Amino acid sequence: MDDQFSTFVYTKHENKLAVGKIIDIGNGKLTVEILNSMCAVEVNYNEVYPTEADQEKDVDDHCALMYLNEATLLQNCKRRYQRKLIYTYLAHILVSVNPYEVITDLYSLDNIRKYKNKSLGVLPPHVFAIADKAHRDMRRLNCSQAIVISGESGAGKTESQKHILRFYCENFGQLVIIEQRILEANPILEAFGNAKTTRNSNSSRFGKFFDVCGGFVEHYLLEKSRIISSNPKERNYHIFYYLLASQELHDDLHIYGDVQNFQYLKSGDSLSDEDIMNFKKQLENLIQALDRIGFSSKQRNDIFKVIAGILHLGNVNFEETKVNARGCEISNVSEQSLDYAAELLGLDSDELSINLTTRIMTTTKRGGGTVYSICLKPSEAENSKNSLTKAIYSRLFDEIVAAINRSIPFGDSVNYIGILDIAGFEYFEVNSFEQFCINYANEKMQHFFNERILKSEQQIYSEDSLEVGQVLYSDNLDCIELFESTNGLLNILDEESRLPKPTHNHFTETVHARLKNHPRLLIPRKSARKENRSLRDSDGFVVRHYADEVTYQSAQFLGKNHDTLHDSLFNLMHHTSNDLLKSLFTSNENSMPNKPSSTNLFKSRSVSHKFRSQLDLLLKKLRETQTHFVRCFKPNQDQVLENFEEFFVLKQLNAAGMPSVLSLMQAGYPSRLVFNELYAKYKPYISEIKELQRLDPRIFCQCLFKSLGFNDCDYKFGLTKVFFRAGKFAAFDQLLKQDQPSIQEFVSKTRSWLI
Ligand code: AOV
Ligand code: MG
Repeated sequence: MDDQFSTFVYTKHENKLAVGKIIDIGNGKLTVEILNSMCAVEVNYNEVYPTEADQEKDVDDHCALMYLNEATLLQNCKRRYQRKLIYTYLAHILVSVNPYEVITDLYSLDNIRKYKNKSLGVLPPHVFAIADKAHRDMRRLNCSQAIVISGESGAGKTESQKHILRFYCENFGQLVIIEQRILEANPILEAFGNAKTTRNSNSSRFGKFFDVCGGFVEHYLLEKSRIISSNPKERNYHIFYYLLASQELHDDLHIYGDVQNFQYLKSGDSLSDEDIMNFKKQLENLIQALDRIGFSSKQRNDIFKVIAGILHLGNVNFEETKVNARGCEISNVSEQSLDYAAELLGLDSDELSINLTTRIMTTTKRGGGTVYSICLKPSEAENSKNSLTKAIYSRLFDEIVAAINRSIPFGDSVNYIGILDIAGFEYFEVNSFEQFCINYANEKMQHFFNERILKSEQQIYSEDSLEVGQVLYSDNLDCIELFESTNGLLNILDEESRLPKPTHNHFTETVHARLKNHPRLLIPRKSARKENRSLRDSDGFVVRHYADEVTYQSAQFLGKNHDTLHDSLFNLMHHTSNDLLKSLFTSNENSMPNKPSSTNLFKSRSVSHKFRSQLDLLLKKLRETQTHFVRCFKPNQDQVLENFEEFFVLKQLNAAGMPSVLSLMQAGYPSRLVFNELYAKYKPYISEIKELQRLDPRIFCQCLFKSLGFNDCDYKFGLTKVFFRAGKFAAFDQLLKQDQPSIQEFVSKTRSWLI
């Protein structure tokens, strides 16, 4: 029967995935007759995906289908999504499709209670079921757990994280204070770390790892470039607009008018009346949350002053000075902004002005160098001003996260449940340092994902003494090596920064020269250059990631990788009367004061270096846990409901590394059933039948399978479980769900077979 079905395939036809039947196998090409269309198409072998004939079926666990591949997964999710079933399992992995609407009762308190203490699969697929499994496994196995949520921007990672947190707080929050504070952390983190982007109006611009039991949040790589400008239709961090929307704070913070009055905001999207109303409401929520987390009103005001100070500092402009040919001065029109910035940041405005327009340097000489001041050109002053605002904001963000951590009493549990919400693989028309770091992180996460899924599958087989041959999957270790080896991208980047005169051209040329033979690296193709005339070889390089090829433009790599503040401005921050601001600069992460800048760069760790260490620690932590995966997908690019764009989702399935997992499952035995449970179901009906009574559960189940006419190669018996090939469990499951008479019928069949 299989042969007959296996001729059905999905293939691309008129921009959709259509079902067809293979009617001819040619040299390198297949001819597929598209069902219900009377037309046949010629396609490559790798452009078809086998499927079953039944095109209406959707299943809770994708492994119940006969053919596991991207196309069948896509269609299964699509059918479910159309029925407002946004969750689907792929064995133990949860696939989630963003509905872009509130689905009634999906996250109700009733549902939260219902999913407590239920095995996976008992109730329909749900993020609560994964949360509950993690909690049960922590108890049962006495081992820490991690829930890794991934997906592209706007796919629903942060919402999932919030649902999981609520599930834990409602079901297991023993201490009301911890529970409340963990939930309170979200509006605070979102105010300072989220922003409107074209892909998500509440996009998290940092990664986070939430330790539920310990009450601890760790954060990764806040996007700093957004502080000084945003693309049209995007915005700066929410907090700036909260302050702009609130009239009560205007006089104290000297914030008036709209986004057009502020250089750091005006390149972005403007505010509608509705936005202003929303931001006012969110500011109230933020103030309450800060209050509950334990910020005093003085600390809160200090935070607001710093934020407003950043806005005013952004308005400070520089022009060439008439006195000194090289130097610059604050332009007349921005003197007011300078005064406001100085006042809010607790600085003397003359001192601020001097330190923005000049820079202290020290010559290196044994026994002490000479200190001298150099005047900055307007563009240099603009750059150091922007470095200052970025440093203040990112340090403030660090401090807010630290304060949240201090406020949540440390849990005393030995084990923990960590929830990771980190941006997925991404690429745009122009990809810079941020994408480079995120995609590097995703290579590492992808490797971990494969390793875990493969390992856990094999572990399940070996625990049950099941012999399953080695399953091959696509490995991406060579891509990680491209980034991390001694001669890899990360080291080349840091090396370049240590040169006396680093340039992005030289950096790119070194990458090309050293890595041109690496299978994962390409020099931008001529065709790409033709499409984008401004792109030359020396502008970038292409990495062949596991998900897709990405061209990186290296122009801003050096600056973004070494976002350090020059010493004069760093030292100035110690003179502030704003206690909060002062505390941000007391731990010296910047550089060694009174050393020339090139030495400082050498000493201070680069952004990519810090990120790499953070990632290593994260992965070390994850490797000590049992991990659960939630893969989030976006149905369309317009953030609208009821529109499932197949090829857009297919691209994400690839980016999430699903093909290798699917082929792994296809080659193995992805559905399993503990046969004691199966036996228990039959027990009431066999008490009268002697021949069956004497059989132990394992043998009984084996007999049952034979009597049902199951094919030997569709299942395997382990020590405690029976393992099914993909698609083979469904028929059996159906049987189990049937009523009493049919069970009796099978019992008597089994009996007659035994006799
Ligand atoms: P992200 O975290 O994955 O993106 P979010 O979790 O912020 O994405 O989700 C984006 C938006 O999608 C939310 O603001 C909701 O409007 C909607 N949404 C997501 N999940 C659900 C759901 N389960 N039910 C209803 N609506 C939902 V980013 O942080 O940008 O990578 O950086
Ligand atoms: Mg998010």
